[in-house]
Amino acid sequence: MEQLQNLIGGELRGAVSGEWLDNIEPATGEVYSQIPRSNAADVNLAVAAAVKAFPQWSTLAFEERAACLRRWAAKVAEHAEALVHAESKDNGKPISLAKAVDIPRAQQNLEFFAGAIEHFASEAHIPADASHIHYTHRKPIGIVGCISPWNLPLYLFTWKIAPALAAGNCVIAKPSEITPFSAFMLSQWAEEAGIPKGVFNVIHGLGAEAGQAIVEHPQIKAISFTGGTSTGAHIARTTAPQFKKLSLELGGKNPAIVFADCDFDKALATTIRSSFANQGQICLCSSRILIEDSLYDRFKTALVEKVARMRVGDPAEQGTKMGAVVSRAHRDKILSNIDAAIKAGGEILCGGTVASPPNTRCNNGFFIQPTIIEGLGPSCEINQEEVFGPVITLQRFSNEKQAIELANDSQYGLAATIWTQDLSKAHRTAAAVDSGIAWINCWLVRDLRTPFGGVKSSGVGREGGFEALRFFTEPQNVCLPTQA
Ligand code: TXE
Repeated sequence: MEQLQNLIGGELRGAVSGEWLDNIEPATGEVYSQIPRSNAADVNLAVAAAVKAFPQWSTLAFEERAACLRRWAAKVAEHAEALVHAESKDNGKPISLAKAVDIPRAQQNLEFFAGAIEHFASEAHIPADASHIHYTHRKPIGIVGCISPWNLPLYLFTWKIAPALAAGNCVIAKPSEITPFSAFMLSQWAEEAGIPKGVFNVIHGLGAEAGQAIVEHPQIKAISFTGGTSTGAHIARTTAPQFKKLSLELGGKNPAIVFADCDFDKALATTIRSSFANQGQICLCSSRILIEDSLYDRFKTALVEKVARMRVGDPAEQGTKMGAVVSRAHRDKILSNIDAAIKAGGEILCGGTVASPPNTRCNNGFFIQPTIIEGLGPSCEINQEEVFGPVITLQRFSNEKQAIELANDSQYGLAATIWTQDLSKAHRTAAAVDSGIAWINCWLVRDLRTPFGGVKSSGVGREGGFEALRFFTEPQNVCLPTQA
């Protein structure tokens, strides 16, 4: 059985405890590898290595740090096929999705932040009488923690570590214990990419042990976290007394607002994708479909007809579009969300239970049919809590005002999707919706320069572009007179 390893001070090694945790393939339910069960002892070693490495890395020319990231990206490209299969096996996502989205985007993240640091210049301010110059010296923070989730493993892992490293920080990174494999592969190529020992460290293990030790460590000065809202709240509570810088990208309960004057075919096809891509396990997925009264029946009928025909399959097969959900516990949690919706009076229009792909290899895997529920009001649990699975609800609205009220009736505010051919209405609605991102007549179109993050319980701070480089640096105002 393969045993993955931590990367500490340039050395691949098991946990100090000598203990291991099982890593399960969601499509089969079988253990196929193990990860080190790390704790504070491993984090302490990683921090010591990072402290040693920081003076050299933080003062290295930005071109050289960028070159390391580009060489690393080239390694991702060289091993893309192996990474695609590893990501699919570890997470349960179809290989077609890992190939089209996850792995190319991981490569792009490394390349993008190599370029971004080359264009990230300091500001200067000169008063009208030119008596003084103020300039902003952006310094790397020091040692930072990057904690990432299981839904887009390498994609989100690199989204955090690339700007942190580009800005000159040393990193202690923790991938999700549920999907550790691709981060382990990446860690094996750090040295070949030219990243000095101790600059980039990976600690595998449980959130409550390894993650908690990172969050608590007094020498780790900033935490960039993506994951569940309750974990985010716990991290905020833990780090507040130490005044750590925090970037939290948390859950969503994203509305898709479908107005009667939308381009029907495009709205339908994209809503299916935005609802069920990655088995609904993307923080940006639509989960509340709000449909204008006059279009409701037609949209619902077409949606149910198409979704009922979607086939859940073995993620390892080329043609599969819907794979496994990430774990047994997560499958059971999604099923209990569906049960609660039924008990609350919801009607299941399709799906509603486990799925059995034809491949016998998948008999003990974690599969759920794509599910559509109607008949529940906005205050129902299923319309308030993040399910994070292939489950959506339908609600109707009679005018723009009501659509916006329904959309905003949520503790979350990550992404909204708006479908209308009336551009004035689209802009009005986008401005009125509480969300960090509003997509008009499209979904998941990303430009890595744009600010990424949510409002309300969806998080604090923004990732992406210069926002990320600002997060991973501390600005110092330096002022001097122009006359001696
Ligand atoms: O996430 P956790 P889970 C949502 C989704 C899902 C729920 C729970 O609704 O059902 O969160 O998922 C690490 N200190 N999202 O339990 O626990 C953990 O090891 C430090 C939304 O898997 O938040 C992992 O690396 N770290 C989402 C990471 O946090 C801790 C993506 C995320 O795990 C920790 C995933 C602690 N005390 C789930 N406890 C999104 N927004 O994209 C856990 N971790």
